[in-house]
Amino acid sequence: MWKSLRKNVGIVSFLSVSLLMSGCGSDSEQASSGGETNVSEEVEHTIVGIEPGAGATVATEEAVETYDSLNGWEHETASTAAMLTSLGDAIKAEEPVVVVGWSPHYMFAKWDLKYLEDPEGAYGGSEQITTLARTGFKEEYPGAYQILEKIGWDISTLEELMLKAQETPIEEVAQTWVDENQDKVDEWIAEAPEGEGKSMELVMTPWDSERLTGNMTKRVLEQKGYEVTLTPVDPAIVFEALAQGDADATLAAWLPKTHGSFYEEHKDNLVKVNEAITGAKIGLAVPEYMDIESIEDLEPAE
Ligand code: PBE
Repeated sequence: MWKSLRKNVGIVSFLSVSLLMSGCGSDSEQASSGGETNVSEEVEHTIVGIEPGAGATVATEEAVETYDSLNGWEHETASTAAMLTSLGDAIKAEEPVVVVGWSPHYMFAKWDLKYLEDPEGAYGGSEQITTLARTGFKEEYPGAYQILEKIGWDISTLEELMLKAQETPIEEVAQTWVDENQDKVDEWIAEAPEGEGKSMELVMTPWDSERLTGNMTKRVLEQKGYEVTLTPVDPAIVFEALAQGDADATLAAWLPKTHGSFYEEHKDNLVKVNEAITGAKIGLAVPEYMDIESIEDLEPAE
């Protein structure tokens, strides 16, 4: 069961980029010219989304249902890589584009973007990236549990590291951060009991923010004598694996909104350990040069 679930994520993550690319490169007009232009028509009433299994994908479907301004809009899903390609291409051409965005992510460091206001709260508000463990983990792994209670980062540190990970493998970025922040790591691990070679499994989702925190956490726990396996799976599987006791802990749960439905489903078999990152966010994002501020400024398809 656990093995077959792991395989599925590969299929989802590596969905063809061509799905999205076929919708691009159309002869849309310059967004900045005139002021009479209807950006909703220019983007062909299309939101460029990400992986079908993402929490932000479900929230976007809800947004399309909720807002009259998104009536008749299409929400294209494929992959984060394809979304970033569409976003980058649009910005190069100064064309309008509406994407599913989130923080922390390097997109906000690389480009001038803004979130569209979301008066209906379809995307929630501020999110905490929460560390969860399976029930029983605390008793069996007291040292690792104590360390996980302390581990956390601020958004700006993560965004900087994610930008770095554009050029350097994420494992290397994680190792360098641990090497350069040994004081902090010592604070986290000092009082915890030793792991004495005990194995444990961390599950994470396949996005950069979680690959980064997962890899840093693995290295921190290993300093205390734990053997840590790190497994990337879809959000739904993160929650299922923990609830069934197939995995021990995760630093990848975005709450209360993004993964809220998964959490509600499994919360009786999960333990909230810590809010490792506060002030995360998901929403619809557009380039700064676009002359709209709110999801309600978009216009329904005829
Ligand atoms: N994300 C990044 C994920 C979680 C991390 C916001 C794209 C999601 O499930 O939507």
